Amino acid sequence: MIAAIPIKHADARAHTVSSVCCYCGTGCGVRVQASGDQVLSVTGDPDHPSNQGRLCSKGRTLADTVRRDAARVREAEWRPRRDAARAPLALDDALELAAERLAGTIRRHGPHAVGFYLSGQLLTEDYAVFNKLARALVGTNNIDTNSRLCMSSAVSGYKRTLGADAPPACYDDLDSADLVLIAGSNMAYAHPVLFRRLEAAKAARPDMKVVVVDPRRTDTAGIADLHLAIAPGSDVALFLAMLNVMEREDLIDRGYIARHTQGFDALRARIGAYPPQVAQALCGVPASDIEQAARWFGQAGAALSMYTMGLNQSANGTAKNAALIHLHLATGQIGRPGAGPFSLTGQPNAMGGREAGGMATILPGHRDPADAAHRAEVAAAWGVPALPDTPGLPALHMFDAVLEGRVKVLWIAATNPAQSLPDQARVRQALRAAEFVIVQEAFANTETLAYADLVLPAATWPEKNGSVTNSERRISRVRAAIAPPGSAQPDWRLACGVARRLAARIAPHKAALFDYADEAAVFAEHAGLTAGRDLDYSAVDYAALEQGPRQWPVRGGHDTARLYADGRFPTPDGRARFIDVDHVPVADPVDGDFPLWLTTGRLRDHWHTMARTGLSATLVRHVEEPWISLHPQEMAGLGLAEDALVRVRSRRGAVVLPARADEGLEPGRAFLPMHWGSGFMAGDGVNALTPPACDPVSHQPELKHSAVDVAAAPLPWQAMAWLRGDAAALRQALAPWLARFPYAVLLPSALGGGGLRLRLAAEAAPAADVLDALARALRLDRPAAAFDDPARGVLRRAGLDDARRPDAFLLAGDTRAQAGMLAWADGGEAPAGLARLLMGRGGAAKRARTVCACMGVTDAAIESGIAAGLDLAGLKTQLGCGTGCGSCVPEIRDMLRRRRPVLAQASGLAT
Ligand SMILES: Nc1nc2c(c(=O)[nH]1)N[C@H]1C(S)=C(S)[C@@H](COP(=O)(O)OP(=O)(O)OC[C@H]3O[C@@H](n4cnc5c(=O)[nH]c(N)nc54)[C@H](O)[C@@H]3O)O[C@H]1N2
Ligand SMILES: Nc1nc2c(c(=O)[nH]1)N[C@H]1C(S)=C(S)[C@@H](COP(=O)(O)OP(=O)(O)OC[C@H]3O[C@@H](n4cnc5c(=O)[nH]c(N)nc54)[C@H](O)[C@@H]3O)O[C@H]1N2
Ligand code: SF4
Ligand SMILES: [Mo]
Repeated sequence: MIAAIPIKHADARAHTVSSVCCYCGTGCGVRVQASGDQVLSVTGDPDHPSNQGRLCSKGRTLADTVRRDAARVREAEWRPRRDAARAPLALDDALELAAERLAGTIRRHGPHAVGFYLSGQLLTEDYAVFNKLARALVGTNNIDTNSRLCMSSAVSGYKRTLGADAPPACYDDLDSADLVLIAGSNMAYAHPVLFRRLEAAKAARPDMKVVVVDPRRTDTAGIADLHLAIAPGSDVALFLAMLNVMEREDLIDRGYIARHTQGFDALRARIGAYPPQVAQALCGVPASDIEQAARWFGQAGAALSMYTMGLNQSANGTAKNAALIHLHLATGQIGRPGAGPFSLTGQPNAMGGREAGGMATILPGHRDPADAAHRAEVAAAWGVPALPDTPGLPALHMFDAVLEGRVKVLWIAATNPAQSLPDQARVRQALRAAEFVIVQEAFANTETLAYADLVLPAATWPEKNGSVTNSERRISRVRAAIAPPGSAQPDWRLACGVARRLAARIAPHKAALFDYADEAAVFAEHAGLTAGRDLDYSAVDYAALEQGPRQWPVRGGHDTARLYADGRFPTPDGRARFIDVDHVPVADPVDGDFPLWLTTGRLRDHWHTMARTGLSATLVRHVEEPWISLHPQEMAGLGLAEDALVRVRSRRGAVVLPARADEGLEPGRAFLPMHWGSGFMAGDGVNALTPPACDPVSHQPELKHSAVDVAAAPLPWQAMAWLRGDAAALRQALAPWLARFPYAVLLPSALGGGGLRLRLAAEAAPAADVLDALARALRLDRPAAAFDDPARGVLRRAGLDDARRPDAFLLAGDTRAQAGMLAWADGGEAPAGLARLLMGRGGAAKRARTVCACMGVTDAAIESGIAAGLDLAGLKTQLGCGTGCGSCVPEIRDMLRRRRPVLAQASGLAT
């Protein structure tokens, strides 16, 4: 008999904590309801000012991702030799081992032979401790983070123009902006709750104009009054031309320029060189559209711009940021409600990292490691005589330095560089070349774990206490709801644990630097370092944060919603600066050999390398597998059918995956999601293709632009399989199969309530013993039904579990039955004609894809609703789609747009 199912809300042990969603920089407040070590639910916090109760599909499914099983790193592990398998290690021994290896390296090769590579997903307290460990104890500035791939061009753009790294606007500005310029940002996917707010603001004030600058027609572009599908990398030319138009038409604010800025006159010649006609040629959009965008901007009562990776991830990223900020300075569109250049943060605490000095090029409190006075201030606060003055290595240079033998030990925490850094072949070479690699991880199966000599088990959300700062400078408390599994500990504690042991070996008097009672003590020390600085929140402590989030700077007890209202900027003379910027072609240009421009970016329901989102059956259903999107003309020109396998090749590497048509792309342009790495597919993943070229100021790599060649991959032998069970556990078992085929993907699957899907392709059928081994790995050596022809490399098998539910299937060498088998796996009951189904006779039509993750509404249901004449409102009431978080509404609108003309045409033919 099954025990009574516990009723969640009647659970006497249940408690609720207020915290923050651990995904994007929107920084939505959440309420986490937990009991024992289980999270029961995660809902939006109505009291949090940044989201007022709203959550997107990722936030709403957070409870599904809280795991304590095979999906997690629960214990420390090490490998005594490179060729040995990793073995478990007691946590104390692991901390000793880390300290011993660090001490040995420092003694033999000096402090700069150590490199820390951290993450914008750490909490402010984690950064603070790591930073002190690197600079005050080890004695190196070699501490950088994945924010180098993300926000560093925004940092340098702000610093060079406004004088400090501080986004001047806030989310409320959406409610009073007359023009919103969205550049290089797909907010509909990447900052969905903020995008909901934009949709609501535009609905409330239909006169508001939205201009979207993106080479692709994204879901975000769906809301635009004007979409500028510019040529990749041409933003600087566009912004200069907009300024050209505004100056010519007297739409600039000469008084503001004279009172509050310097450098405009010096930039004049450059602006003059970019009339709209010149920009038209470089940007590939009509001069009249550029003029329209400029007039809307110049005439707006309040102009707000929001921008992200389309600007930052560029070899000209600092200039792109500055050129956009220039538009605001020239028109005085800053420091007022509804106005300002608003860089949206990617990760939940990339902002906190910038405050705490979590990058090689910054010290705590927005200080500069190249400035002796700044170093002295931080050294004094930490109680050490001095900080190192040797410049630290930004991310890519740190990996280069490993290859050159200068950095020997790498300590990686909360990031997955063997997937997310560009030019993977080189990154992986560096990870192999390092003498000792420490990987501090929360989830098992990440690509980087394969290179770890020592694994430190990290606690993760919602097991950690601390604080984060979101895009609008708002500091919120992150609160633990449950205890971490196994020996896992919060990142700052692991860092302290190693630091004390390292101090004992190299500088015993410094051990006390790492004696913090708790997170509150770490925060207090860090906040003290902001005193007197532009971001000053030295008056904020954990007690203050109990009352709710705070927006920096906090002076005289008051938060600051908007910066620079008085026109004074944190530069020596109080004036903002126009700096020289110019159009620069992308670093990896298309040519005859690599004729297609490829960009990479986000999908709505996946997060980066999918360690967490890959665990949610709801989220994996939106987009289940990776493919390259091409314009339909491109598909036709290459003779590709929808879903045909192609080989995508760049100057650095290649991947094989299916191609699909996307009318949102221009011919000559291609898109690949960033999420799939070698843990999920054959080869080195998407970043096998991307170039290591960096912006000269920010050192941010140009992840957005690669030149590629796409060609049909003749791999006629194909296989598809599904296996019920825990996807994380199954991934470990099936991962070795990825390396054995030119095309292979492992896909977390929502089929039959969970499990893993596998797709393979090869030039010819594998040998019979290989096929047998594959069948065994899939628990199909004694299948319930089989229809094999081993001589032709064909195995078609299906298995049932003890309850006679679908357990696994394999279609190898003949995948005609795939639609039926997918429906069978999903449908539960084992049909009597399982053998017929395997032969491809009978069975269901195309498998539906989930569009609305909240209500579980599929594309098929929406298509038939549209065919029945429903509009958006009708679809919402009839099907419920779009009524949860609303993240799918842009996609439904797009489906309506695409289907309507077809319907109109069809009815036209009928009459
Ligand atoms: N669902 C989801 N949300 C996320 C994340 C996630 O993994 N998943 N990650 C978070 C993080 S860390 C970040 S940094 C943000 C990123 O958020 P976004 O920057 O909005 O996301 P991306 O898809 O990387 O890139 C945005 C757009 O830049 C465009 N682009 C490419 N080249 C150019 C160019 O030369 N000029 C212009 N103007 N545009 C160009 C691309 O076509 C793409 O649509 O998202 C955050 N939010
Ligand atoms: N081609 C391409 N590449 C890109 C981008 C792109 O647009 N295109 N975008 C770049 C950008 S903007 C970013 S931000 C990066 C993101 O790239 P990564 O930082 O590599 O991506 P994540 O998957 O978020 O990695 C976070 C890791 O931390 C682990 N983790 C989670 N919580 C914790 C914790 O509390 N403690 C510890 N120690 N570990 C934890 C997760 O399991 C995961 O392995 O990717 C970059 N790479
Ligand atoms: S927008 Fe979505 S992913 Fe971003 S913080 Fe809010 S709920 Fe989380
Ligand atoms: Mo990012």
